Amino acid sequence: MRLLLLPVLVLLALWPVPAGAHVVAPGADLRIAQTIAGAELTITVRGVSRTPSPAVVEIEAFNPVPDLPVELAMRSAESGRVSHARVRLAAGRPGPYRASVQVFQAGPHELEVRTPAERSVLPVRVLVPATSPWELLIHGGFYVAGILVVAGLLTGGGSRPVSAVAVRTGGVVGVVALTVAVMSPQLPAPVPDGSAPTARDGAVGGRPYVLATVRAQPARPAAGTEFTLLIDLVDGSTGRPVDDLVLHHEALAHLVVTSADGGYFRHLHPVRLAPGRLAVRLAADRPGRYLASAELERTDSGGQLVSGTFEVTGEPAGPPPARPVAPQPVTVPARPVAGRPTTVEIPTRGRLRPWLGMPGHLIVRDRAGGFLGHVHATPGRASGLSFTFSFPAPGGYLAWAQYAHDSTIETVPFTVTVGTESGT
Ligand SMILES: [Cu+2]
Repeated sequence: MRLLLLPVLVLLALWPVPAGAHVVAPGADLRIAQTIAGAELTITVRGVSRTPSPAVVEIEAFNPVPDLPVELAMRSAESGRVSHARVRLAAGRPGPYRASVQVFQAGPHELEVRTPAERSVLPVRVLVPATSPWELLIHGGFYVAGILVVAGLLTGGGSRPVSAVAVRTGGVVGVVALTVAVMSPQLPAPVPDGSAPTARDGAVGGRPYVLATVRAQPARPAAGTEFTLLIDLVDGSTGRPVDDLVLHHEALAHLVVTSADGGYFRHLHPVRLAPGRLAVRLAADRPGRYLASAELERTDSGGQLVSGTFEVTGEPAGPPPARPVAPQPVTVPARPVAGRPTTVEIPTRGRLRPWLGMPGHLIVRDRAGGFLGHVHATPGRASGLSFTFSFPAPGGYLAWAQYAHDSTIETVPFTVTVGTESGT
């Protein structure tokens, strides 16, 4: 009996520990937000249960939708095999648009998203459910037990010593298989095929911070003209390009660009041009100083915020932007206090739907631009959105609540003046 339990114990001891956060379950969908060619897209790669197999790629385009051909190429990083697909976004017709690519094997892939003017190369890992060794042990155990017991009984049951041993051994094997079957829900799940090597060498402690350079190209764009905002990410320790960003709230990076006065606000999802290089196309109507902050996260490390500024030159192109009007006023407590949770109620319109994995997002900036905060809506409300935010210090804040309804991303700007406990 002890001899039979040995393989079970050995398997338990040797079984690799699955990596912690951000492990995408095998067969699960992968969702990546991208701002490309002026369109805000959510690209979903549907999970596959085996390879080779076709995988559905769904492109959800939010309003306003341009007329845009999109070429997709799914390339295995290991074998280089590639499969192409194509969709054409129709102006004014929000998604979803569907295409199908062939996935030849599990493991790391690159999904190239190409439009006539821009291109993004997204790292995608294809995970396929693996058969658990427990399952093999249970099925094999019952099979062997059955054969031994039946053979023992047919050859004379308890009357011949050999047959008796066969019946008894069959019984023990059956009990072991049954024990494993009963225990199996508590046993570690198998590591899916295609998984990244698990970090067992202490890398979980975190990787160095990213050093980011944010710059406009051209360096001083003119108001009203399109330019590229480049974000270069290097490892703070090695100085090498950072290419281990994990999807964090369904994007490689969440970029917030605001003008100094807060009249201009964009929440964008830069394309990945190359390892450590993200980019997004922008235009700003007013000259002045702009702030750009990106939220991102490295593998096995926490999230971080990187920032930079750039200058838009020239004369204002057109009248000042009209501030979007909320359907009803935003409800903010009369006297928010610094360091204390403040609850803000946002009335919403249309049929609410999750965007970036959440019902709603609240982005808060102080007037000077030195502070940027981001919280999510409290889930479970029937109508409207509720956010709880603790303003760090007294003063004036600019805030933008964002949510998606139908095929539109709504941005609700408002301001908050925060005081202290004593009322100053
Ligand atoms: Cu975002």
